[in-house]
Amino acid sequence: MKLYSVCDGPPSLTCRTTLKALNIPYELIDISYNSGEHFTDEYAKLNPQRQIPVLDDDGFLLSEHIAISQYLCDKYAPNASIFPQDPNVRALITQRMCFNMAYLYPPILRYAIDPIFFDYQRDAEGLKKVQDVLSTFEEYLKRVGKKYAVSDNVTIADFAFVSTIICLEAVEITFDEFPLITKWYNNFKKENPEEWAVAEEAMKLITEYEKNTPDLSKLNHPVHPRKIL
Ligand SMILES: N[C@@H](CCC(=O)N[C@@H](CS)C(=O)NCC(=O)O)C(=O)O
Repeated sequence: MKLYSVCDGPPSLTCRTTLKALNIPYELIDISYNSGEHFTDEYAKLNPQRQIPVLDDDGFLLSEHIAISQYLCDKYAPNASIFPQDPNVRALITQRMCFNMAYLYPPILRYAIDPIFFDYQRDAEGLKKVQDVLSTFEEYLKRVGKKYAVSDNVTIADFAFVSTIICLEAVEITFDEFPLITKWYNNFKKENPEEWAVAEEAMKLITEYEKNTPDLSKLNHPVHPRKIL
């Protein structure tokens, strides 16, 4: 099994954390986002969306971190508590992962991460959007009222949320005003040291990029404005 991954990318991290939690051996293939390796014709054969990650399970190609994480559980650990069989719990996990991908992560990506790589600024409007989506995440944690995002067990939804929240910690954007997010995040770190280690390594890399902008001279991004140093 191979995972095409970008070392600091939250969607890739969710898959890597799932692989770690399930103890599945695999080959990690690091795709260099910074040199635009995902825009090559060769990479497009793996994923016509030209996005990372992609799983190659003996020729079965799958992109989208939610699909990959759920597939890994269903195929290799159908009774695992990180994605249990109960239809209601599964539905909530899927809903929270969709919420993360479509609602929580995009403003955080735009505010915390994109300005490191591209010509975007961290402005008040961006911060307001981040706080707005965090308040919804806080509300979801309040409604569930459990130790983790969906239940008292850690699930792949937590892996996805942690992969998002590290983007804030990496660049020292605080979220202390959200006590349930803070408590959930600290608890995740304490109770899941092996999975946290995967996320923490990526977080440190983002911090390093924040301090020293990486070499993006080979990246001709079709969408994002080039950052002139
Ligand atoms: N919907 C995809 C999104 C994956 C994604 O956006 N990955 C980033 C890397 S972290 C990417 O490939 N971006 C392409 C680009 O910005 O050019 C998923 O959830 O897996």
